[in-house]
Order: sequence, then structure tokens, then C-alpha cells
Amino acid sequence: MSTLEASAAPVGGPALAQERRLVTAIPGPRSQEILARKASAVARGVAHTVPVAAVAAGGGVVVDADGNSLIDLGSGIAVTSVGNAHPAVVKAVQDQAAQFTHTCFMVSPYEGYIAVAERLNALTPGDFEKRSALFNTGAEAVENAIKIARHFTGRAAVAAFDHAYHGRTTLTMSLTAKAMPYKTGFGPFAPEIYRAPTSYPFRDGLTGPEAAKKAISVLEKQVGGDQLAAVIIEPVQGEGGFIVPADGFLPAIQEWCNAKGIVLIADEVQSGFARTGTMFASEQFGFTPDLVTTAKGIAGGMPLAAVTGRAEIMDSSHAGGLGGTYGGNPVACAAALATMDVYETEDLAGRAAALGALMREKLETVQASDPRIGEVRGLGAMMAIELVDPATKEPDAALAGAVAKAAIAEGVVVLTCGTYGNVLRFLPPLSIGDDLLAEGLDVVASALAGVKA
Ligand code: PLZ
Repeated sequence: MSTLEASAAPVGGPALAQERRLVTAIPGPRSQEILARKASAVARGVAHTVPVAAVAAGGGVVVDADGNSLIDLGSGIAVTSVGNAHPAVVKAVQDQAAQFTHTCFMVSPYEGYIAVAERLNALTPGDFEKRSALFNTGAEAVENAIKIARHFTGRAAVAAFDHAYHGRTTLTMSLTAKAMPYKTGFGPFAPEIYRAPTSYPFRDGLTGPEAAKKAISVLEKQVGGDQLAAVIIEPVQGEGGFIVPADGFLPAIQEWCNAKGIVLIADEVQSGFARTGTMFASEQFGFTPDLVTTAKGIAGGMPLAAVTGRAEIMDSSHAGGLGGTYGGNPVACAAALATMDVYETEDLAGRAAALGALMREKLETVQASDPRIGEVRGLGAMMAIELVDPATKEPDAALAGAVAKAAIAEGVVVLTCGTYGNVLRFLPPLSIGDDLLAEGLDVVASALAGVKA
């Protein structure tokens, strides 16, 4: 029995009415029906945040099966930066699908993959010769970056940081810091992973160089720099709470890695592709990693991921050592080439900076009269508020959850994050209009005001 009729769905993309529109309670009857099927067909572990069934999305809205139009402040977790159905991406996907959907790059290579690699080599930080390899998901890119670093160095140990998120596969969940929901019950974990404190200015009160010294000291004592194959770090931490490191932290880590022959990997899966106001967040910290992992914003919503970095490191693996059936799928590559054009022609990095300024101003205004907002932080269109007990700075996850729930009920898609679950993050599509973004934040502000201290 199919209850979703394609003919009933509006066409997605920027042509959708750019408005918040509630025609039923959230979730409406059709969404409820579909989500009841989800409960009996889809594994319970695959949860969802917004209890509606999407039928179209674009610009800055998600439209559900009942005709509600929700303001999107989540971009499908930082993916649809160019929008959910950018016309150039849609056309590239259609054209490529009509040509061929797959040959397997390891069987019969095709130009699209190579063109994506060339673009990534040019776009990523670092003025040195680079190579890229393409994969399907962020986790797969991280896995491969670690494999490459181990092969290149001949060492086993890998360091990750507190509050890190790198994925859900066995190796990447081992790198991920947070137990619940990502790790609990899913062990044993991958060996030879060590964890260092990060720079978290709101909570550690340290300067960047002080925080780096602490992290390096932990790693030198617990494993030894000369034993480490790789250090992996998100330049702005995503799932861990949109934590922006203090100035000087990342360059000091880089200096130490370079001195010890450790491959430095920047995980820009969430912070990459114009999101933070530059093509990659690393650029804003004077930070030049050896390898960069990318995914999410790379291909306008199509599954694609990459490892890009120094040619001598990337080329160290023997032929046949890297790959996968679908990695660098031709349709995803066509989408990526169109998406990377859009970042440039529409100056979406500039747009991200402007949206970030708008968000910061509005959120700081709310903070001025509500001390439960412990901190407004972020970079470009990757902004967040950390909710706390004003007296003690204790994280207030219950408040964050209640505000997100209330905002969703009022037609705004808003996501939480943070090790303590007390951060509301705002990462709208860069195709959202100023007015819609402002309205979305107003809804969040009144949701916050409505939850009593
Ligand atoms: N590295 C920095 O943010 C994915 C996770 C959502 P995949 N973040 C969203 C969830 O709950 O599963 C992410 C990331 C960073 C790696 C990943 C992993 O990317 O494409 O989800 O595998």
C-alpha cells in the first residue's frame, strides 16, 4: 500500500514558496501515517529529529506531506548549502544519469571523477601538489585518511580530541568522543586511538597556545609524538557543539605534528564548502593540514566524500589499496562539479559570512536579556547558542531539547548538538533569504522565552 502519490507533491527547489506555512499541527495526519509505517519498517536505531515526512525542499524551506512549509535551519546537517534542489545541480544529475549511472571508477574510469579531484586539489588549503580520492560518506573519507596516514608513516597510533565527531563506522565511532548515542553498546572499538583535550574557550578559559600545550603534553605522555600516524581534528567542531578553538590552537598543533612527522588531518566534513564564510574553515585559522576530509556540502545533496592532500602522502599507497564500488559515482561527481561552480558564481562564502553576521546579531540581542544563553558562537553560517544554568554554567540539555521541540512545532527545523546536548545549532542553506532566516530565529527566540527558567 503506497500512501505517497508523486502527483500530490510540489516541485522542489527555489521555485517553492519561500514561507513558513502551517496548515496542520506538526506532525499532520499524512506525516503521522507515514511515520507509523517507519516505526514498523525501519530499524529503531535510525531515529529522526523532525516528525514530518518531507515531499519537497529548496531555497530555505522543507515542505511536508500535509502541505506544511517549515523554515530550514539545518540543511540536512550542513549538506544542502546550495539548496536542496539547485537547478544547476538537478540538471547535472539528470544529464549524467541519462548518460550512465555507473561503471565503477576502478573498472572504467571517467572524466567527472578526475575533474572533481582537480577541483578539490585546487580549492583545499595548502599551496603544494595534491591528490584526491573519492568515497561515499564522511565516515568513509575519515577511514581512508587514517589508512593513508598509517601506510605513509608506518605507524599505528591516531589521536583525536574531546568533543570530536568523525562518524559511526567502527574506526570512526572509535574516533568520535561521545558515547551516547554513537558508541554505547557498539564496541569493541578500534585499537590505537588516543584522545586529547581540545580548545573550548567557553569552558576551559585557556588561550589557544595554552590549550595546545595541554593537548600536546597529554599525547606526548600517553603515546609519544613519534608513535602517532595521524592527528585528526575538526577546525570547528560540529556535532560536539560548534566549538571554535581559540586563536593559535590549531597552528600550534600543526607545528608539533610537522616536527614529529605526524600526518595532520583536518576533518572539514561539516565545516567545509563555504559554510564558515571561506571555502574551508582551516583558512581562517592559519592552519594548513596535510590531508583534508570533505563530504556533506560537496555535491548539493548527492552522496560523495573525499580525501585530499599532499601528493607524497596520498600516493604512498600501492595501486589497488584504496577504492570501493561506488566511490566517486559519476552522478555524484556531476552534482559536485555543478555545486562547486555554484559556490563560486554565487559567492556563497560571502553569503555565509553575511548570514552569520545576521544570526550573530540577532542571537546576541536575545542573549542580552536571557542569561540562559551562556554563549553565542560559531563561524559564518555555522552558528550556535550554548544553553546553561546562568548561575553555574552547568549545561542545560533539557532546555535545548524543549526549545527545539517547540520551534519545530511552530514550523522551524532546528537541530541540537553538543557533548552535553545543550547546544542549538543554526546552519541554514546558504540559499535562504534574510527575512526567512530572521523569522526562523524569531520563532526560536519565542520558543526559548516560552520555556520557563
Ligand atoms: N566528520 C566532522 O560532522 C557527520 C552526523 C549525523 P557521514 N556529521 C553528521 C549523525 O548523527 O550520523 C560527520 C561530521 C564530521 C564526519 C562525519 C561523518 O559523515 O557522511 O555521516 O558519514
